[in-house]
Amino acid sequence: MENFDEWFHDILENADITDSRYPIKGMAVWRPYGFQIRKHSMNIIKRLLDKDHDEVLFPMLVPESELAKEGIHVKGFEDEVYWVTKGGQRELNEQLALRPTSETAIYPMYSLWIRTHIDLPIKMYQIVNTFRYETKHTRPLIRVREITTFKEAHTAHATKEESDEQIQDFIEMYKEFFDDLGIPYLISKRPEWDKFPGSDYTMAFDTIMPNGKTLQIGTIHNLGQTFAKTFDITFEDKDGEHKYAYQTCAGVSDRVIASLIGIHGDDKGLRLPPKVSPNQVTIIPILFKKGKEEVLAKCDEIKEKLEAECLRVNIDDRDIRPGKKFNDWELKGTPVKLELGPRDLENNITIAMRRDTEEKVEIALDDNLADNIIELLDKSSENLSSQAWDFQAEHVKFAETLDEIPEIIESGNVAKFYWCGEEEVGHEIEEKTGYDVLGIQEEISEGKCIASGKDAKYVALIAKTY
Ligand code: 5CA
Repeated sequence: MENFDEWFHDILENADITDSRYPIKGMAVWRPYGFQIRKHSMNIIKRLLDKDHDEVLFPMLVPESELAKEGIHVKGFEDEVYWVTKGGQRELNEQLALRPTSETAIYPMYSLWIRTHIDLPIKMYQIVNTFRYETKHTRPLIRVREITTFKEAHTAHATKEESDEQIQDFIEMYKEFFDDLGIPYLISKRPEWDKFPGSDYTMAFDTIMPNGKTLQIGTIHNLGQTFAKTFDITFEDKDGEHKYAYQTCAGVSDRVIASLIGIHGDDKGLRLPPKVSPNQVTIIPILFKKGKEEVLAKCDEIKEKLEAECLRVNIDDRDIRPGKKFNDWELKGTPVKLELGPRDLENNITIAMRRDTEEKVEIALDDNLADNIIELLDKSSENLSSQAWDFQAEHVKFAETLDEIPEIIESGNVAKFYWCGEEEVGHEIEEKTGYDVLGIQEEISEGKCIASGKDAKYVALIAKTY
């Protein structure tokens, strides 16, 4: 992959993921194949959330008066909000914001719903579209102006301890989610100057794309009592006192799909993890005039057998050269292809090809067929994941001096360094190097800060970011 950005742009079109020709900058169309990948990915996170969250759906429009209530929050978004100012020909009395995120839509309702400690905790989520008038260079799935796949979870708790536990729960949930997709991650606590507007602190998941730039693929925010105070979210506690709730929120976006495509893909196209691939098995019949019906009948039979084991299977019976079919499904990243011709039928076998390793194996068309295929899918899933984690491990390098940072980053890596934790020093590091401090990875009690020479408190990460 010589030029990742170009590769990424092309694959979205060539593999029928999205179409960016829609006539609004930063807004694209999900095409059927992409939509299925998106659907299977969201089903994974929904399953995880459904264990202890309720799914809800709030309106997309937020009155200006609500959006403006939380000062720091609105300041963080003021340059990015799209406004609805008219209804038909009439000017609206109050302009309405297209949600850039839904705190200010959800929390006025939480204020009505939460009365006593019995109502807590409250844990809700929605998967919706949100709008941000991004001023940085837009890129499909990576920086869009309509975020079409915005999973946002919002919780409220009686105590600070519970809200901190919720942050840990979200971290565990995101780990499980990204593990299922085979997407490696770096977890860090964002520096003060880069936390979510209005939050106490932000934990972020970043992943390293093939060109070495990091992409923020998930965020988790502890909102403390800031929004509770603004939106009057109070409850009567066991002791009879009225208290403000503690809140958290957590989000992922279309960037999940961007990382899935970018991290696993290769020069031939997508390499999809079986869990989210629209087809887990693609059967390619090799047809000649003679024996055509028999081969096709056998393909149907195999499809049925595999579907009975809940696998997603398609047969490519288009009237084109088999070579073209192989290329097409390589581009689209089906994890396992099965080839079946008249000779295979005679021998009662099929040739299975793994997309991740391009290995070919002969599999008997017997009662173990489904088990054998499932084993291949599992191996392919594990391999994609371990290749991706190996890539990450090779691309995080420790910088001993400030001067080493550009060298490390320009050769496609993320740099780790010791930091005293002081905000001014953090800004100085960003200014001197020209890169972004991602955040704090761990606390330490030895070593010296790379910039100030003072005792280091943290191992921090710095990178070129999307
Ligand atoms: N309300 C909180 C939690 S839901 C919130 O809005 N957090 S956020 O601003 O960090 O966004 C949530 C997720 O959306 C993050 O993973 C972030 O990387 C992603 N995201 C933010 N802006 C965009 C954008 N323009 N295009 C694609 N993804 C985006």
